[in-house]
Amino acid sequence: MTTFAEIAPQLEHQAIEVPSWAYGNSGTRFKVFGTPGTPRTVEEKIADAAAVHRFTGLAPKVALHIPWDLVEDFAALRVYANDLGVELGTINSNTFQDDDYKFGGLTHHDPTIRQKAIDHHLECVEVMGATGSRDLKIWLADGSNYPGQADIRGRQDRLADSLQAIYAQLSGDQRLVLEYKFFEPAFYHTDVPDWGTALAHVQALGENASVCLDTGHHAPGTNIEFIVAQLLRLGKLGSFDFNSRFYADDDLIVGAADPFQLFRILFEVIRGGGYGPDSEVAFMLDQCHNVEKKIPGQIRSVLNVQEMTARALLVDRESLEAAQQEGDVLGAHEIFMDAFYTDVRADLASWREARGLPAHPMQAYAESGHQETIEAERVGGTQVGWGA
Ligand code: PSV
Ligand code: MN
Ligand code: MN
Repeated sequence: MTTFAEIAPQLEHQAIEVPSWAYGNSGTRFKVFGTPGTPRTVEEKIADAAAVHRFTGLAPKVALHIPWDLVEDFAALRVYANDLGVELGTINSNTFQDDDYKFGGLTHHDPTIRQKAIDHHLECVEVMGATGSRDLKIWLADGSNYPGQADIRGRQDRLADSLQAIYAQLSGDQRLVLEYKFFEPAFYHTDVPDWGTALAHVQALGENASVCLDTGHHAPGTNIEFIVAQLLRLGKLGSFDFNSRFYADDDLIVGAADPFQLFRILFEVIRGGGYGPDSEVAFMLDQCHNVEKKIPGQIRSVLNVQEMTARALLVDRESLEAAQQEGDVLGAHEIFMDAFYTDVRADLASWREARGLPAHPMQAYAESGHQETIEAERVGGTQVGWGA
């Protein structure tokens, strides 16, 4: 049996990148509810991300979405973030909210629109230079709604060509991560629907291109941990967008819907060498907080990832392997489940306290008065929302 004391040093490596858009108002097509204290500016979003890091020690980076987080001076924004104790992380492109992209961006049949989409990505690469970001994350809304509407094969060829043009502009250790999603907003076909398609494209690009796995972007019942194992095996798992889903791309708090799935995913991450100081995998959240307060929503999220990481680290891998070798089906299963059922909350609280962090970050945030302060201060102006 592995003990918490044995795995504790490995918890030091944990860093979870939070998305700037988690702090803005969001909702469904039915209603977006405003929340008191919601940021009005990019700077206020970063300040909220910094608060999550202060209370947890787990979230040293904040991902930006362009143009939602477009500012005049990204170098100054970087200094602002650093002064608050966080760094600017992944740059997310956006070719899904401009009328020109109604029939696609990087896959578009019209060369002018396709070039506009490529140019947007080149602008993102420039931003990365100023922010010091390593990763450009590309998620495409491209696809079609009706059989016959679009030339599926032609779109793949154009996508490969567009990605090549973007990839060619990366420098140093910059990376391109390609995210897949099986449906939505297109309902018949999506141009990067699955990990196989994403892998085919990033493999054609080269070493600095890899796949982003968003946990909400799979059909119900998909064995996501298998995909994790395979991509790590091939050296092509670039990043995670963590969130929870009950039905489709719900973007709920990671680990809320199915903590066991999160545990299984993190076990494969650890097993495959994707966790630790030498790992290149970026652990991001891609979530929205529609009805709950946003900063505590993010604190809860990073704590859930930490808790399931600790439990996954507790799996006695030696005994597990021995049981597997012996064909001891139920013995192996029990070793796996023993770790999952281990309550690590008290151990994690002491671990945090020993590092000068609040033992119970949710409670500490609630008692800190921070929420009341931002609610009182942030009056007037326009609250930012998902997509703005
Ligand atoms: C698309 O559903 C997605 O998951 C992509 O990661 C986007 O960047 C993110 O949502 C925010 O729009
Ligand atoms: Mn995502
Ligand atoms: Mn999504």
